[in-house]
Amino acid sequence: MKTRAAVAFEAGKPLQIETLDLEGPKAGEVLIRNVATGVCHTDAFTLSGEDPEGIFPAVLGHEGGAIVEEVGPGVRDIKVGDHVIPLYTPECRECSFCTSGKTNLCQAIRATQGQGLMPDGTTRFSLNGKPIYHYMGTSTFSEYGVLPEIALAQVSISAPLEKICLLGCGITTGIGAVINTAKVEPGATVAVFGMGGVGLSAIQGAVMAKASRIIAIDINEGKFELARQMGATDTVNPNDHSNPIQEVIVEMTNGGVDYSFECVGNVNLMRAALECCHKGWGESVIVGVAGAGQEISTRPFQLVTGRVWRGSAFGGTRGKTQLPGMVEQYMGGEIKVDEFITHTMPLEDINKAFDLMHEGKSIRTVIHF
Ligand code: NAD
Ligand code: AHE
Ligand code: ZN
Repeated sequence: MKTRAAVAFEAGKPLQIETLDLEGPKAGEVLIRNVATGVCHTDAFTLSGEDPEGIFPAVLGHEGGAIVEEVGPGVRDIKVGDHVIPLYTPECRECSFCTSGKTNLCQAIRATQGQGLMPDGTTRFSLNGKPIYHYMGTSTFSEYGVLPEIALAQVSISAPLEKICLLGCGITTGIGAVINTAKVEPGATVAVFGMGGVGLSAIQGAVMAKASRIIAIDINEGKFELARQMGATDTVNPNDHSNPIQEVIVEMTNGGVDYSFECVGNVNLMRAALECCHKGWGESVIVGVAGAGQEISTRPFQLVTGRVWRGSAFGGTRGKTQLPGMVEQYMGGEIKVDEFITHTMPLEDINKAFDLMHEGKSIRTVIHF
């Protein structure tokens, strides 16, 4: 069949709208129609050429909301008409990672996913007979897509797909980093670096966890109003201070915060986020994605004296198990999603979504097909 898609032909170049050939689902696979997709900073990161796993030409996108159109042989739990959110972190419930109970990082298809391929080592997209690669196993910048059954979370049919697509990455990641990874407890103090879709969601996660003080940090003060609406108690622009931001936060909090979250992807800020944590127990979670060749550093003494450095992918969320409940929480008013959608536009305008992100003017743009 044919599918309209935005194709990344080369790093650093705008996406091009093409009509691609799409092969149907094989065993254990499902054909979906994306109704909408968000644009996450990680899409821009990979398009920039900084992603060591970036492969071109590819169909990017990983924040989809979709309807099941067809199922391949052997598909057990998904049926035609189901509403689904594609999972870049699948959940097979059988691999040693899934059964460990210690991580959400299912590895069942991770190797082929990182090569832009389906689990059988082929690509379902092509243009004029030449392969177009998948991305993060999701490729939601295509109207139609084929995904393994283990990479789809079935969600309520009454939830609007053009909103809950954002639970496919940014919002779930921010909330999950706070709730699942850090396990922030009531009364804790929290600092969040970066007020994009992910950082603002870490703020709402901190509110859900009943944190007592929530410090929002960004160099773009245009983000602070929404940060306060989400529940930030303090806003700080590092550029307003002559001393390093970690010292500013330590002074503000009488010794440092209990938890910090780096939601930018800047290795210097990751260090600051660790070092603004309280001696003896403060924990810092790296959420931001840094480019090829970049490394983090700090004095080991920071860890010797009790600070903890962690990381979080997809907020530690087990997609099949937890996303349906998060969709219900959204429907019940417990999780904010609509507030993140600053722009909506058709697929044809998708490059504008990247421009708005780089200009710091959007939180999330939702693309509709
Ligand atoms: P975004 O572009 O919407 O937001 C980034 C924010 O960081 C902006 O508000 C920007 O002003 C701010 N910022 C930039 N430089 C800063 C600095 N020096 N100090 C303070 N603030 C600064 O991005 P997003 O979609 O929210 O994603 C944030 C990061 O999280 C990206 O690196 C993305 O790749 C990553 N990410 C990781 C996961 C995961 O599972 N770990 C999931 C989604 C996104
Ligand atoms: N491919 C990159 C790393 C990119 C990355 O860290 N991805 C996050 C999700 S970002 C979503 O917006 C993730 O889940 N990582 C875990 C995984 O298995 O990919 C690189 O550096 O190679
Ligand atoms: Zn993302």
